[in-house]
Amino acid sequence: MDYYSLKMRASQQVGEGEQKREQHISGAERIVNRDSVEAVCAAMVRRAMTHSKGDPDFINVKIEKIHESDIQILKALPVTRVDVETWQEGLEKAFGFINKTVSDGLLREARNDEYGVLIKDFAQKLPELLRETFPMRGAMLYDIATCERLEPDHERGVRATYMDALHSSEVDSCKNHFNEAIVLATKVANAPGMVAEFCVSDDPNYVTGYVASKELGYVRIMKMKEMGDENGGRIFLFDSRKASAEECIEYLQKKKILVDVGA
Ligand code: PML
Repeated sequence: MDYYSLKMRASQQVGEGEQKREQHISGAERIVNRDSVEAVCAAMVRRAMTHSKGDPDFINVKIEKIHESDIQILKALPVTRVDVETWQEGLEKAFGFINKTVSDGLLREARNDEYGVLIKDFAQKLPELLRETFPMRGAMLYDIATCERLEPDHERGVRATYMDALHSSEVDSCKNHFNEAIVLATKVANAPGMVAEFCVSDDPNYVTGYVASKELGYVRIMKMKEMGDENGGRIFLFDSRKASAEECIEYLQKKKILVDVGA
């Protein structure tokens, strides 16, 4: 069977004269079978036209045929939920999960105690790395072995694309944060050299975030920021001793993935 990749991007022009720039309003992507292309496309346009951020000046819809043989099917990461009283507690818990995963990852490949200092430095640096992602459009790709950022363009970051849930014939014009995030996190966790992902939503009305990896699974942390705060971002934590950055980026941006999220 042939599939189609559908991608929608909507933006608005803001500012005057030389300050004029395009501001992102809404985006979505799906991989669906031939019969669903038209309906899903219409739903995407509806999503762009009814977004709370305002009326779009541009809507770009890209439709691309994909051969079934080019698609890899992955089982969704198992999900656990962490309830917290405050967003500060949630953020601390998330940092804790990530620090432990990064430290285990570094030590697993180490011959002696060469990574002890790096582990401590990383833990201190993590809140600042998160802040650096706030103005970025995509995710930060951070190498835990060299402490370097590996995105070819730091402002733009790296994006994971070409993914959807398996058998998702559903035509839904509303964003479902969790459904989209479990698909993305599963793809990211399976990328070559990937150690873990850290995500805080940039939607001011959505305070749930997650940390994820093949070992951790998908850990939903129910409060990770204050309601109304539009600062969010993603960090992909990568280990250059296991794969090259090019290989990892190629997988994130080009490999077609369907995620089996179960019934
Ligand atoms: C969830 O598990 O509810 C999703 C959390 C992160 C969502 C990221 C986003 O879509 O803004």
